[in-house]
Amino acid sequence: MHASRVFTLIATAALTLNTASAWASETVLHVHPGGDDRWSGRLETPNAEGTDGPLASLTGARDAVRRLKAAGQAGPFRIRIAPGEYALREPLVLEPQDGGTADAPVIYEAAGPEKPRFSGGRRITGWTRQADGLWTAPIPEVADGTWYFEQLWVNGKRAVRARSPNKFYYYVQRKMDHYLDSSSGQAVETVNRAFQARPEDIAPLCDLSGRALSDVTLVTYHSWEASRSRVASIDRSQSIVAVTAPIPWGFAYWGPNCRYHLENFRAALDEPGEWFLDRQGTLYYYPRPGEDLASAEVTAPAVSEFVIAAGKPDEGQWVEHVTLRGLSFEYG
Ligand SMILES: [Ca+2]
Repeated sequence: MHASRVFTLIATAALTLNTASAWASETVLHVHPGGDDRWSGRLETPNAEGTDGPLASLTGARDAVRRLKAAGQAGPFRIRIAPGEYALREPLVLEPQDGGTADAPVIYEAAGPEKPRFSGGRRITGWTRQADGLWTAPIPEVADGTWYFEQLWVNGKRAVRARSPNKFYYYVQRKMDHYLDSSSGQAVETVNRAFQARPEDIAPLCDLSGRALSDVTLVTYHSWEASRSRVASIDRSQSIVAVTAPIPWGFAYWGPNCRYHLENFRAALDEPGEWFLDRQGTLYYYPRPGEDLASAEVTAPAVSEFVIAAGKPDEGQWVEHVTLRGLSFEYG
C-alpha cells in the first residue's frame, strides 16, 4: 500500500515536470495548416494585415530556428503545431545544426491534445469506371518516371497490391542452384536465387518481359520471416523462376514445402480490393462491394521517409536534444 502510494506520487511528479516544463527564456514558434513559411512564426494566427503569422511546415519551422540561431538566439525553442492536416512533400531533415543542448532543447510538439497529421500521401483523382468493372486513373508522374508507389489506401483502408494466389500460397517444387538455360544451352549458377515452380502457378508471368517482368515481386515465406525479391528471368520451358539477388536465410530449407506468392502484375488483379499500377501510368483498382471511386478518398504515398536525423558520425556531430511529441505521420 505504502509502496504503491509512493510510486503514484513519483509518477505524478514526473508527469508534471514533463508536461509543464518550460524555460523562462524559450522562444515559441507556431505552425498552422493556414500558415506561411515566409512568416516569422511568432504569431499563433495571421495578423489583420496578412503580413505575418504562423509557419506552414516542419521544414519551415526548422529554417526559422536556423535563422534565429544565426541572429544570436540560443534557445530553447518550442515549436507548437496546430491540429489539422499538413501535406508532407519531403522529409523533415534535421542536421547537427538543428539540434539543441541539454539546457536549450528544440521541441516540436502538438499545440493541443489533438494530433497534427503529416500526410506523405497524394490524393489520386480522375477515376473512370471501365466496362469490366475495374476503375482506372491516369498518373502522369508515373508515366514520366518521376513517381512510383507500392502501397495504396482507399477510404483509409489499405488496398491489396495485386497478388496470386489471392489467399494462401504457391509451393516451390525444387530449389535450383544451377541449371542449363533452355534458350542459350548455357549453364547458369543461381545459388539461393532460383526455383522450379508448377507451370500453372507462373503461367501469367510467361507473357511478361522487360520492366513488367522485373516489377513482379516474389514473396518467399521462410520459417520465421518473409523476404521480397524482384524477378530476374523466367525459363519458360522448365518453369524456373530466378530472382535478382540471393534469397536470405535458408531458402527452400524445407524443400517443396517452401511457400511463396507473386505480386504486382496485371493478371493478378482479379479480386475486390486489389490494385495494380503499370509503368505507362495507369492505376487499376478492383472495387470492394459498395465502393465508388468517383467519391472515394484514394491516397498513395509520395514520400518514403518522414523525419531524417542526418548526423555526421564521421565528424562526431550528432542531432541532439530534439524532441518530436504528439505528431502523427501517415501515408508514407
Ligand atoms: Ca489476385
